[in-house]
Amino acid sequence: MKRVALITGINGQDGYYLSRFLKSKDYDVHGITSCSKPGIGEPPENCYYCDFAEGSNLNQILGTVQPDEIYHLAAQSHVRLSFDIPVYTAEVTGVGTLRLLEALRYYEEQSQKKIRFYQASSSEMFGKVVESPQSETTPFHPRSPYACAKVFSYWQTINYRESYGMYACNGILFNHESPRRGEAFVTRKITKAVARIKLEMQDKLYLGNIDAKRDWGFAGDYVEAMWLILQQDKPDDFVIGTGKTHSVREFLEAAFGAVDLDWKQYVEIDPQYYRPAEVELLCADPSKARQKLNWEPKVSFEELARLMVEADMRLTQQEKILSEASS
Ligand code: NAP
Ligand code: F7E
Repeated sequence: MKRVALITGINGQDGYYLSRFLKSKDYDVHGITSCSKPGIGEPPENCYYCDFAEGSNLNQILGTVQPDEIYHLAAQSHVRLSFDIPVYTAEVTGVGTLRLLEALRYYEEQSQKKIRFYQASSSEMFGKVVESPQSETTPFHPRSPYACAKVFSYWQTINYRESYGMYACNGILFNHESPRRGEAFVTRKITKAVARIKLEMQDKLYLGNIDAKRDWGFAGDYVEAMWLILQQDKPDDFVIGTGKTHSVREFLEAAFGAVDLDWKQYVEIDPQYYRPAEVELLCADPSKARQKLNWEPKVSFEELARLMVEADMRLTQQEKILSEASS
């Protein structure tokens, strides 16, 4: 019998890589998508509509899918945007998790089946860091509505584990990127601009705080860690990252350098991209994942920047050909 996985947020970056990974492990993969996109008709096969700001059909979806494993990735995941829509972010990214955990508790009671639950927790919870690097025992100091919502979800996940004996785990993932990264996140914003500048379709790139430092890895590596977290004998929480930190400035150097351009000639600072409170430095201590999950990231910082630039060069070249053909 194939194992059945349910991925919320299947249309996002991680949903894309995780569904491919699980299919390669012969899972029957189902997904949840929000109803928010205009023009959407019938959901694709094995896909169900649910808006986590409301979630009233979650019981029905669980009854239909009958999952063995749930990967809860759905969230309003943009930190800067969360300052503009804090209540919506709390509803979706915070209370949405509680809605799913409560539906899952009811489903387990009814079906007498044990389901494994993964919560997409975030290094943003460490926020104004009290120590570096950050591990599973580092206290949280969230610095945005998004991070506060993730702290809420983190503790709800642990509460359901402790209160009801559910197999519920947190993966505390540091930033991970790919050609599938949303274009409003800094790495993808940069690699897209690099391609457009190289192909003479854009002159400048406007950014906020380029001194912020992040522990950046490749999303394809990180979805394997999500799966490994749900394969352990006992439910537990794990920090997942590379253990290396780089500034946005260093990412600029690597990305523009990949096409032999000097970033300083093209980048300008625009305070509209500053945040009301910034997370200045994140750096993971992934020792527990290394020891217990035998997990290691494979793609380096430089390789990540290069593979994202190469993917955006291909996309932008196609875009340019199409726009020239239609003009
Ligand atoms: P992402 O690309 O933003 O994907 C999140 C998905 O959530 C979206 O594609 C969206 O799918 C869905 N969603 C948003 N609002 C929804 C709602 N109201 N109801 C139902 N679905 C909704 O994020 P990601 O980078 O793949 O990250 C996956 C998860 O890991 C997120 O929870 C994120 O907060 C967390 N995380 C990410 C990182 C990172 O560096 N990438 C690090 C730590 C934690 P639709 O298209 O269906 O609306
Ligand atoms: O910003 C700075 C910005 O938006 C990274 C999400 O996946 O990872 C992500 O959150 C840094 C910040 O990611 C611009 O101020 C400068 O210091 O790419 P980002 P994030 O905020 O770290 C965590 C782990 C998550 O959980 C989140 O869901 O880059 N920065 N200039 C900029 N950032 C953006 N977006 N745009 C700029 O123009």
